[in-house]
Order: sequence, then structure tokens, then C-alpha cells
Amino acid sequence: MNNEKILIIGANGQIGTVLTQALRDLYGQDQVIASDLAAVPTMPAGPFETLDVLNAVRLGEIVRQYGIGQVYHLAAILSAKGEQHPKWAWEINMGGVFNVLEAAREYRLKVFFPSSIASFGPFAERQNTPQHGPLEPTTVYGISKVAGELWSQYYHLRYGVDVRSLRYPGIISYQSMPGGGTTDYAVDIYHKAVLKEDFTCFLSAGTRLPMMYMDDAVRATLSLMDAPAEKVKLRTSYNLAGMSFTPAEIAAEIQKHYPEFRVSYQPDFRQAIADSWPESIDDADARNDWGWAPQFDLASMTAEMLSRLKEKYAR
Ligand code: NAD
Ligand code: AKB
Repeated sequence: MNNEKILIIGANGQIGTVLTQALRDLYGQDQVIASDLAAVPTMPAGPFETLDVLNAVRLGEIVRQYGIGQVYHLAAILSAKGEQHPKWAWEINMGGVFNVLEAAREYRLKVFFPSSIASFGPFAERQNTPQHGPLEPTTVYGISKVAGELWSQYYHLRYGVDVRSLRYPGIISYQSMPGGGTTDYAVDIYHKAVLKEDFTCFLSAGTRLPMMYMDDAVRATLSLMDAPAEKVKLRTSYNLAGMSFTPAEIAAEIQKHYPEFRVSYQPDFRQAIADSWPESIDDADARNDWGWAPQFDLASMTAEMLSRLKEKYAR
């Protein structure tokens, strides 16, 4: 049980919206301080601070003001947006990591840093991509994630910072919309199905990618952060797997519920990003070190996504 105050940076995003609520449910509303560039109406109720993670002085002020002990640093520019604005993405992704790691060194904070399957590039094995092997990502997002992983390990080895990280697959949720990634199609497709609209996919029908339902992603995150330090043997970032599917397979699963649902394919620049990533991930280290096991597959996730979105749109 954790009684330290927690700061979430980038709390208004796809993962932050759900993780903030999950942490508040666990530890109490006032224990968890949400922060982002600006307040938005969709935020869960509770303390909120405006914070640009590039502003190290403001970050320090918030840490001191609340007596923060843990930081979940979620703010980043994702893969597709990053390719459109590479220098800006690098500045935010790397500047953010440095400010958080420096604050962690100064104030002895425990840190969660999310990495991604984007850390892998075209020379990695595409099936069951192992934990250790070639990375060599070709997107600015992936380069920033690998650099973030290595700097995290450096701060752990050099300064003893307790920083923990997961290489998330594409995350799928009904509560919040994704913010500029290559796996976003796998969220949009459910909305279109429930709204009874046709869907045009920006990846080709056979593009297989690793994905995960939000409930599993949140459970993995909380479980890693809660694990005894001696069980966290990797201080770069853990491979993490849920399921893998193609656009054609998710469409077929949705058609079991909505037989009239139609999908067409118009691959754009995001196809090259997807083609550089693994198709499936070997997460044996996460399973062995701290007991990770996913609960959702494509069928159970699809049933849950469709029923939750139906309820949401009915309201
Ligand atoms: P998102 O784009 O939905 O949210 C990011 C949030 O960060 C936004 O609310 C944005 O306003 C905020 N932000 C941007 N710049 C900021 C700044 N300078 N200072 C403070 N806040 C800033 O992203 P997400 O999907 O919630 O992802 C969260 C983290 O998880 C990211 O680091 C991302 O790389 C990682 N990740 C996400 C996925 C996924 O599928 N969602 C997969 C792998 C890794
Ligand atoms: C993206 O597509 O950029 C993210 C990710 C897999 O990191 N969803």
C-alpha cells in the first residue's frame, strides 16, 4: 500500500484519464495530483495543476507544494504526430524525460516512464520480439523512447533513482481517445461501428501489430509500480504483450456483433511506421520477474468495447 502523493504528468491523455481515476480509486482522490498543459472538462474530479513538463521550475514547485513521492510521466508526442513535427516531438519527449529524471534525483521520487513497441525498428525480430536484441527505431518517437529507456537506466545505476518502465503496445480504450499514434485506428474503428458508420482504415488489411486493452495496461502499470524493488530487474523497459491482430481481424470480430459494418483500406504515411514495428512481443521477463499476465483477448475486448461505447453514445 502506497501513501505517497502521486503526480501524473500528461493526465488528460488517453492513458492519463484512466490511470488517474484508477490511482484515485486505489489511494484516495487527494493523494493523486493530475497535471497537463491545461484543464479540460473530461478530467476526473480531484486536484489538478497546470504543468508544461518542459518547465522544470514549475515541476519542482508542484513536487514541493504537495510533497510528491511518485511521478507517472505520461506526457509525450506519439508516433504519427511526431513524424509530422520531428524536432518538436524530440524536444518535448526528451526535455520531459530529463526534467522528470532530474526532479527524481533531487527529490528522491519514484518514477513511471512509459516506453513503447516503437522502441523497435525494422532489424528487430518481428514475431515474438525478444526483450534484448536490436532496437534501431526509425521514427523520432521511437528514438526518443529508446533514449528515455537508456537515460532511465542511467539515473537508476548512477543516482539510485527508482524508475520503472513498460514498452506498451497500442492501447485500446472506450473512456478516452488516442492522441496521434499509429495504432489509433483500433480505437476509432469501434466508435464507427457503434455509430453505424463505415470505417476507412489508414493501415492495410493485413498489418499485424501488438495491442492491449486499457484495463490490462493499467493493471500492468500498477503491478510494476507496486512490485518489490528486487523483482524489478530491468531498468530500461519491460516488453509487455496483450494480443496481436490485423485491421481485417478486428473488423471481422466487430462484424460478429454488427454484421453490416463495412471497412475499406487507404494506407497513408502511418503504414511505413507500422511496417517498422514488431507484429508480436515476447514478454517473458515481465511474466517471470513480477508476475505479469494479460486478461483480455480480441474477442473479450471487442465485446466490452462495443457494449461500453453503446452505453456511452446512448447517454
Ligand atoms: P496522449 O497523446 O493521449 O496524451 C499525452 C498528454 O500529454 C496529453 O494530454 C497532452 O496534453 C500532454 N502533453 C503534451 N505535451 C505536454 C507538455 N509539454 N507538458 C505536459 N503535458 C503535455 O498520450 P497517451 O496515449 O495517453 O500516452 C501516454 C504515454 O504512454 C506516452 O508517453 C506514450 O508515448 C505512451 N504510450 C502510449 C501508447 C498508446 O497506445 N496510447 C502506447 C505506447 C506508449
Ligand atoms: C503510437 O501508435 O504511437 C502509440 C504507441 C504504440 O506507442 N500508440
